Amino acid sequence: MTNHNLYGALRAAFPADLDRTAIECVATDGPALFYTWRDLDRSSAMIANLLASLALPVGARVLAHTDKSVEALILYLAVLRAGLIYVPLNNAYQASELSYFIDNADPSVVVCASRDFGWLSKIAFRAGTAHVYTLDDDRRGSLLQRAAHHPDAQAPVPRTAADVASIIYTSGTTGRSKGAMLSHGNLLSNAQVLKTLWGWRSEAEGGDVLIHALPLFHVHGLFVASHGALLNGSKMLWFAKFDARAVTARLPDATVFMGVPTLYGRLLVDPSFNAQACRNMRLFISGSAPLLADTFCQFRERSGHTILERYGMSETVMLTSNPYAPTQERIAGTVGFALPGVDLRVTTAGGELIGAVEVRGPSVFQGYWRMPEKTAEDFTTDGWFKTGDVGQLDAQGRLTLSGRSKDLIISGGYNVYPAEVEGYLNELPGVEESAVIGVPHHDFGEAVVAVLVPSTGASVDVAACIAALKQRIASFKVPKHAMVVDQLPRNAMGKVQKALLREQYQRLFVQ
Ligand code: MLC
Repeated sequence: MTNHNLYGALRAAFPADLDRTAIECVATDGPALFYTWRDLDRSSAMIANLLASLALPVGARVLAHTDKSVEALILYLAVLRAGLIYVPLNNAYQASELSYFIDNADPSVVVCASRDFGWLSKIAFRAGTAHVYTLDDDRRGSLLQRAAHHPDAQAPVPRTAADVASIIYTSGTTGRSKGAMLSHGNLLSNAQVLKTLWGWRSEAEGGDVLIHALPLFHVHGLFVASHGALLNGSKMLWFAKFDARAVTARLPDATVFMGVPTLYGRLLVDPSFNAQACRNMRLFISGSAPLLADTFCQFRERSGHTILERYGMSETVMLTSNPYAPTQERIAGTVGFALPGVDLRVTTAGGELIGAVEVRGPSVFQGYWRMPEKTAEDFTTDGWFKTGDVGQLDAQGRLTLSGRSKDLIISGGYNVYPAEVEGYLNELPGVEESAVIGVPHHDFGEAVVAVLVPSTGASVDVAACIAALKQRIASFKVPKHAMVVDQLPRNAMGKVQKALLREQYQRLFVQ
């Protein structure tokens, strides 16, 4: 039987000379670190062997709440090799958020930064997790210490294409986050399609070098970017955190860059970013949030490059892409054509052109972890996944997204669900109710804003509310601004009219 373990396919793409640099870790305050392909292979084997020594049940989850580091990527590769399920979490999440994820994912292993070990290990052990290791961004921690005692060779555990490789949590419109189960086959098929579509160059064609400056706990940085480079045996220039100046300084050494629109906006603000810096670049790709036409045009003028916008989500990995071929135009505001193998339809009501975007294809996930009823809700009876996005297809098949059927804010490429933030706000003393909205923001695209109604006779201290929220939820979800009003606008049915609020506050952060 064929082994569909994704690591096998990635490993097969490593260059013949394993002593070449696979990842150059760019440090702003010290010497750069270089990892060879052999380093990736040996160290992921050692961690995979450590995991195997724990004799975990098939399908056991390994949950990672770590800072970005090459070792965190190696941990992901090790989990694939070991045939376990990788559950990465945003390192900005706080204790109450982590409690939920640990309860829901029910992991056998948790890996976290040393600074979080005290509180996180308590949550994990209480929930029944047997093993908690630490991993810091400076190659310290118990995970690597333990792994050092294990052999540096390992054969990837046999997996079928449908076996789950990773669970990516995505917030729910109501209630808590859902874990999207992505299989080895989902991830590999998508990576293979993108390799061809985006013209990843072989060594004979000059090769490629990817700038990796995205977080490692989401589909964009973990799968689209990392798989792209690994599956092509291409070097990565690795940034622990995006910094426009530092990235611009290394652009001449790179050929491919992937970013959320905020990163493009920040590059444009940097005076050192220009066409000369981009002289060796082949491709700039944007996704995870809508790219403003203004950014698209300014970027073309400054750099001489036309950003390729694509569209995807945690449940499906990538779905559409603007064309790569220079003979076909990349159009601002559209997310392009369905990828080969992806079926895409827009379900419209009564003669409308705009409707619900629904998809089918080899990268569509295996369902929500332990939530069969949520999975059933999100698929049509004839098997199409309801993306929750609203859009329109033109005569050529280009998709333009025009909104969402879900109440969702995308801030700097992170999804924020107003209902979740409202839940936390409504628990604060003196707050009767709240409405959380997204308004245009010069840096994050959309910013989270809260409108608060005080309880009768109470007064609300906005600064205290914001400070309280910062203790409880990841800072990217905390409103950038909040105001107090006597009452929220409601329609005849009693529903809060968020569109009115968005209109009222749309100029808070932009002219
Ligand atoms: C950080 N902050 C944010 C934020 N990121 N606030 C709102 N939205 C965000 N995205 C907070 C910080 O905690 C801090 O709060 C303050 O804003 C300023 O921080 P900063 O130093 O400017 O932020 P920085 O660390 O530079 O991060 C910004 C960023 C980052 C844009 C680089 O958010 C980022 O890497 N975004 C990419 C997200 C991503 O990869 N998404 C892919 C999802 S996958 P305070 O209070 O401490 O001052 C997906 C599928 C697909 O969607 O199709 O790709």
